[in-house]
Amino acid sequence: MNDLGEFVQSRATERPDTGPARLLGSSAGRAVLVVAVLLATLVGAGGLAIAGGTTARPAELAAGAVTGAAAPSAERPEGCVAPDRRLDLYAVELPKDPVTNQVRLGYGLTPQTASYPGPTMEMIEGECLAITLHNQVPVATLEALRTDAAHPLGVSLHVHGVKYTQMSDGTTHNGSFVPPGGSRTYVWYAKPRTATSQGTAGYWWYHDHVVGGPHGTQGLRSGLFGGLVVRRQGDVRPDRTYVTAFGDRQTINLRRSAEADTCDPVNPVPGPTCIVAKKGERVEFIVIGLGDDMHTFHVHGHSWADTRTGMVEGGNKALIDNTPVIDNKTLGPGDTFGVQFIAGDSVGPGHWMLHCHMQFHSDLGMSTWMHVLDENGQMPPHGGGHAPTPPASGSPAPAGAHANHR
Ligand SMILES: [Cu+2]
Repeated sequence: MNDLGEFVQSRATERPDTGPARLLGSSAGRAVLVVAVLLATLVGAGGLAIAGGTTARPAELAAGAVTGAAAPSAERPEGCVAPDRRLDLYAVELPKDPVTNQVRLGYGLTPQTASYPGPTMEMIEGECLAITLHNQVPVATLEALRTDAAHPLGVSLHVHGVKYTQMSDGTTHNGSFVPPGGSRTYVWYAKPRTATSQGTAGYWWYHDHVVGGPHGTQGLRSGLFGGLVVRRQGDVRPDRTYVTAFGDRQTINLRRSAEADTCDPVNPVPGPTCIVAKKGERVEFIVIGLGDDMHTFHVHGHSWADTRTGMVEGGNKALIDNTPVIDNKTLGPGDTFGVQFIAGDSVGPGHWMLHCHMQFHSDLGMSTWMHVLDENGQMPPHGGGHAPTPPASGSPAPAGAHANHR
């Protein structure tokens, strides 16, 4: 069962933009062709594995899709005539952290698949996405996380990088949050690059902005965050995408040491605690700076171009010569960037460390593994033929951590 084909994850449950349910259509706007999208064929075949266990990805947009200059409204930013795609997102409470007993919350495309990080969102420039957030977090939990009794109870969806109006801001001051038991639709627009606008292609994140206080600090700390990638039309699509959020308490995706890597050596299931790829696959990381500390993102054996996509395409010598190739990148709070490379490129399968290079962070467990399988999908033995078996990610491992997670 080592074939990565076994890893295919359930995909977004997305519903077509049915006419009567349109939130945002306007008669003027409908005159403008935004994008030609195959609304119902969003589930691709094959193995794009996502850290959150699921991904919400768009259909390919038609080449030459036109973006209209539709006037903005309260609900939708300029250029978004109507959502090209809709999906539901649930905020739920998850089992407490097994090490710290902290509350854990998660976003999921279904309540049953909620995770931290939440599902990775993928958009293509020109696309307008409507996400209906359902708040299923128990009132008592939100009350316990609240730092000020006057602060309203709720969860929200706040996004970086793409365009949205105040109604989709996800904050309390404009009422764009979801009270317990409620629902609210947020609209994100991946504005394309134009002569006067830089566009929105890039690596971003989304998160709560309400739980506990006006900045959602308790929501972020509890797990209400996820990655977003906006691609430019024609961008190479990776085979696998992982989110690594580097956060406080020396955590990666809120876990550290052995908890950060729970890959089963026989049947590794990609997810927030299992980074795995087959040699030769294009792997993408969405790296998020979570919390209050500075970090660096470093991967052993692999490097990438310090560009929007991690690559320099084409034969432009000046561009090639002036683009640094790096294997370590600094990450501040709220920063996001993306990295792409070919797994095992010239270095072969194996267990490659991925860690923060602030030494006291990595020593305290801010470290995990990227497992690169061979071409047949077989997991190589940890440690190789002669080397000792490596310890669990980070050293020393905390009490209770299994020392050899393989
Ligand atoms: Cu760090």
